[in-house]
Amino acid sequence: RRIDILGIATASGASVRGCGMGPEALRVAGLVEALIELDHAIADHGDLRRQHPEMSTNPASTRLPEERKADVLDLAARASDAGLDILSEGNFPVFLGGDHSIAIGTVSAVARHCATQNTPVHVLWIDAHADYNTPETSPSGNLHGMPLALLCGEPEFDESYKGPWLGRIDPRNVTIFGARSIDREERRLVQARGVEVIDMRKLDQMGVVATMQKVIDKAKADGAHLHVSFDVDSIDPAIAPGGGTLVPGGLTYREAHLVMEMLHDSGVVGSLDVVELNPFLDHGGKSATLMVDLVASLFGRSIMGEEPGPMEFVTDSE
Ligand code: DIR
Ligand code: MN
Ligand code: MN
Ligand code: MN
Repeated sequence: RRIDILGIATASGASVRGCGMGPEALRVAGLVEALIELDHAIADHGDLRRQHPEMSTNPASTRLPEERKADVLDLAARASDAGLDILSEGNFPVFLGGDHSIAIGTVSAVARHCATQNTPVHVLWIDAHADYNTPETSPSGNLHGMPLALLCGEPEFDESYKGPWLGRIDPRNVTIFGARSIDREERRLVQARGVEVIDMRKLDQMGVVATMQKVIDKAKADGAHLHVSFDVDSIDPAIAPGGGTLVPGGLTYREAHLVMEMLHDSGVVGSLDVVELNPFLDHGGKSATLMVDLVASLFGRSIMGEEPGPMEFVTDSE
């Protein structure tokens, strides 16, 4: 299957500027080359960006919340249509953010496509945060902290949030993985809705293999399309400093790779977001390079698999 890359270059859902440059940083870090190296066919569709570029130069904090919201929903609508096109052609979309509000569009694309095939959608949300706030519960008002709640149809999103995303996902088919910063009301909501939360405490105790196997087995048993939404801040800030809302105590280098390797071997993943990479805060491409390597693991790079095979010993006996 061809891998189709689509950037959504925006920071309108966040309060820190810079992750709008994420798609380009991932390309500069060698994303396309890494996938070609693994023998995948690639198409790069370039980036969607907001209609009013002048807004990207204003500090987010001085932009009106209504402007930012309009921006987020406009991009979500366009990402949803573009993503649906990619999936309808039978290709594997890799969406590059952008802040995590882009998932409103990307996950709705997956849901719309899977609805035509009667395939359930499961979502694996790898993130330091739960991103399950509503306009009522959100302490920040930032839409990148709300996409899951919107996709799962929380009733506190009024008419003004309507679109092909509202209520498209069953919260019982969502797993949040790597969380360590969840707001009080947000925690109450995820518990009430039956979202599976594999937080860092659980990961410390049970490890990646047992917890991921559960996610994979559940998707397989359901014949589901698994969408992976991968927030750079899930990784420990010591090795991934390029994010606007860092939280200590994240995934280690090997934990993150093992997640991706297991996902590759499972064969259940059908689409991917790579979000919240902020090149302005990154240290010389450190986080961008790590994200590219993790995506490569998801698409089949493995330690032994890279070996050229048994060596031929040529003797010089003539
Ligand atoms: C916080 C932070 N829970 C909020 N969320 C972030 O603003 O809703 N998500 N940073 O990625
Ligand atoms: Mn932009
Ligand atoms: Mn997030
Ligand atoms: Mn996050």
